[in-house]
Amino acid sequence: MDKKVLVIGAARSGVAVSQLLMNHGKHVILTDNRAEDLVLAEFPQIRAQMKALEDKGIETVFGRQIDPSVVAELEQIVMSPGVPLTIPVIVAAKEAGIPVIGEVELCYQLTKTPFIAITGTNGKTTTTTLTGEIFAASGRKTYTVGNIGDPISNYVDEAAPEDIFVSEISAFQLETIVDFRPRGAAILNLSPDHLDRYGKMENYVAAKARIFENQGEGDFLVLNADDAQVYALGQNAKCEKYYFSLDKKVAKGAYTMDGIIYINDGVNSLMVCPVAEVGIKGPHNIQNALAAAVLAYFSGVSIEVIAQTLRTFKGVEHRQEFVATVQGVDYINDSKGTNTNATITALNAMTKPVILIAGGYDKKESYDGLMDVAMDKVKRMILLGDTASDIEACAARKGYLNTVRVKDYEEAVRVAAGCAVPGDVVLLSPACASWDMFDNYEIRGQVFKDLVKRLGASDE
Ligand code: UMA
Repeated sequence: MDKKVLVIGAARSGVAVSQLLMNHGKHVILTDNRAEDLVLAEFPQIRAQMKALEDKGIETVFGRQIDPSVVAELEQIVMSPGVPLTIPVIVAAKEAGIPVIGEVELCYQLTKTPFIAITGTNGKTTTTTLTGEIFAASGRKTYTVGNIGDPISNYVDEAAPEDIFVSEISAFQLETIVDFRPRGAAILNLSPDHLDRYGKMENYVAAKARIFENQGEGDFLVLNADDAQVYALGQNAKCEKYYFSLDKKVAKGAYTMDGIIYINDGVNSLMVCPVAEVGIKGPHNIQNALAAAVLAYFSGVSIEVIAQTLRTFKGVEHRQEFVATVQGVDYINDSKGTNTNATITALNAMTKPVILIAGGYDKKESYDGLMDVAMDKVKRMILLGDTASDIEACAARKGYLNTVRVKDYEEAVRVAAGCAVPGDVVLLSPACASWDMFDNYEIRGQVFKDLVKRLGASDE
């Protein structure tokens, strides 16, 4: 009998991987240690895909860790990125010599479409989206995929060799690559993250650095010259290296000088556009713009197309989206922050004192990690929704008492505006899904933006 492929994790990545493998005639076992209902409640967008797999007769094991004895039936295991490589079935597979890969490696093996791969601690989603828009504006069929939330597997069978995958790639995904070799890669920045999984920073950096481990002649790597740790990684690369910097001219790559963005092609510095004309604001976003410009330029996209897209791209809606400045207070919509990790990322990106609006649908997450970051960064926490009391209880346990409970978004924005002073930032980043009060996070973000705009209007 044919051997089977075990796919571990039945959420966004695992379900897309299972469909791809079944399309390629594989016998798939899809497993998740949570009950199917719970997984589908968290990711309603995969319901239809899961149903299609079940209609095709996929073998599934839900609600428990699969027994390691399954290894005898397997030719390969494909991991979801969120699943640690330490679970018993993986230990057994490694002992038995069964290959264990992740989605990125699987897709790389099955496609002839080249990859642009973007990693880093912060700014990945913005840079990936912007890079995707630049490539698309150049007339190339572009798939903007990966850790950004849209699995690569969904497009492997339709993408042609002349198209391009512009992919956000996480450290978790890089842990399970073997031959993955992106044509162009970028490392945006590195700061402590996911240390629950990596133990120490060194291990996290090593996982990120795998993005260029198979790159060679004909490939290129883009590095942040303003981040010493990222810059230092360049010495291990065996491909062409380009850099970006906000404060110095780079020999090859992109930089800003006297308020102008330039690309240095190694011979000439070519003007792209004034920093002030770039649609996304703030130094961290200009870095993202520089990285995207380098990735596109050295892939053959013209300066005109790059400049035009930098001007028109306004950022990713609902993700650290700047809404307005009202009475010297910045309002940021991060409604897409639907778990504690996303909110921690948003808090880490804030450079001003924060008034945080949080709470929502209960996904039974622990708020301990969030609170550890919030205690340093958040001067006032405004809580609402189903999880308000749990978050407040967690705050109290840690000795953080600057919380206030409100009943709805109108009150949340009013209270936030009341306690903010010029120079503060009001951040909506709920750390929870929206389903207790809204159909989805987009509506929640829109409600917040409308309320902020009303605040701005009454201020004029
Ligand atoms: N699970 C098991 N066994 C275990 C542990 C977990 O079965 O031992 C199950 C869980 O019950 C869950 C499933 O595995 O149902 C979750 O898999 P997953 O965490 O990999 O989540 P997916 O929905 O498949 O999403 C993954 C990425 N998630 C993570 O890396 C944690 C998504 O990145 C990505 O968008 C998606 O694949 C498509 O490529 C999210 C993310 O938070 C946005 N990424 C981290 C980040 O950006 O910081 C790395």
